[in-house]
Amino acid sequence: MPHNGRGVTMRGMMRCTAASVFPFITIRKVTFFYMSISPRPQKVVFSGVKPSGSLTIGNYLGALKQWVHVQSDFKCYFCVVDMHAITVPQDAVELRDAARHVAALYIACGIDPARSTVFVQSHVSAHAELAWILACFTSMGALNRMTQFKDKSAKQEVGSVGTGLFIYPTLMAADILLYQTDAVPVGDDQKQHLELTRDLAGRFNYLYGDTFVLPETMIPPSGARVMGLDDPLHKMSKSETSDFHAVALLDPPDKVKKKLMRAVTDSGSQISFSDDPERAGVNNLLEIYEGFTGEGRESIEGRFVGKGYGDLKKAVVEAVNEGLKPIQARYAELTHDARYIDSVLANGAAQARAIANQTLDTVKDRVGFLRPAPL
Ligand code: AQP
Repeated sequence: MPHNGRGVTMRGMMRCTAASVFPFITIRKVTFFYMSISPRPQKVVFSGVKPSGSLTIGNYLGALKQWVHVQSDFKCYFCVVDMHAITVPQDAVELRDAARHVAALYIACGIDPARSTVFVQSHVSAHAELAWILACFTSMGALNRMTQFKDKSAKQEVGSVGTGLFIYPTLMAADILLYQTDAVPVGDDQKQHLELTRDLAGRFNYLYGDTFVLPETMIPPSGARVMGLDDPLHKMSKSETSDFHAVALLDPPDKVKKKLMRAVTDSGSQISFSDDPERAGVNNLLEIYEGFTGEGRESIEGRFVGKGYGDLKKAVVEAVNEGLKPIQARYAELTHDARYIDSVLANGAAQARAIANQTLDTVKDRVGFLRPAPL
């Protein structure tokens, strides 16, 4: 079995010509350039998105854009995490459609099912089984500290919050640990869940011997936390219902324009990156521009010297529409053939099951579950 030491510390990764192709990626606060040819091609990446609404440019910049880059260097598992989606109420018909829609968007954004395993979480029952085992090793105190639980439960009536929302991080830990994952490319909001995953894996390894790889968090250098356009102090979320909160990946250009031109800014006039909450709106627009163009911060600031917020917004509209154009075109092609998406997901589930069940069997043995005797 793999052991803790196999975690992707990215030692040995170095500056190379791929710097122009691959972005800086921050792994546990250490920034590296990716190499175009990884010295360890079998390192594993796992990540997923909940089919709980229209995917936003936040999901894209925080997660999917990184996924596309890492697929040439890692064995990747990209999962549509529908079991996470039901931690808040969902309509059954919409949820089923959303699972296909999200898988199609993965591919439209550049995920290649011939290289990466694309599958739906509920198709691989090992996720639920390992989540239960891990839940038995997780304290309520640790789960109570999760800020996402606090935020999401605060939006529901007291007393009606589901247990699933509370133990969501143990399911997420199972998702990741089943594949002996080295690195998890996610937005900044998932850092705390990743820390818990590492703690759980470490505790299990300590108690039962090396069983899980300890995964590293892979946070992008820009777009790690895209903020709401209507409220730049809160993260952009796909399940927010306000019309001017988020740009969806499938929004047509005029809608993108309308939303971005109405983005909340401030009463000042300075166009520069800033941590000042008063200037969060302008900083958010600049980060979106940076995420879509890949241009350096100094150059971006230089570009807007002497210009106003209106000019900034127009430039962001152009950059976002330019970035979304190929994604939307590819998505339109894919939706002509639902059977293609279903076959990708069926193949993906078969590949995922084979790996996930190996880890699950080891875990079951180690905790002392009796193996069924052959008939
Ligand atoms: N605003 C964001 N900026 C950067 N990254 C983001 N992510 C989500 N929002 C932003 C990243 O997208 C991935 C998938 O997230 P998820 O759907 O599993 O859960 P989430 O983080 O709760 O995303 P949403 O959009 O806020 O969904 P809802 O509204 O349904 O809860 C993760 O890698 C996440 O970091």
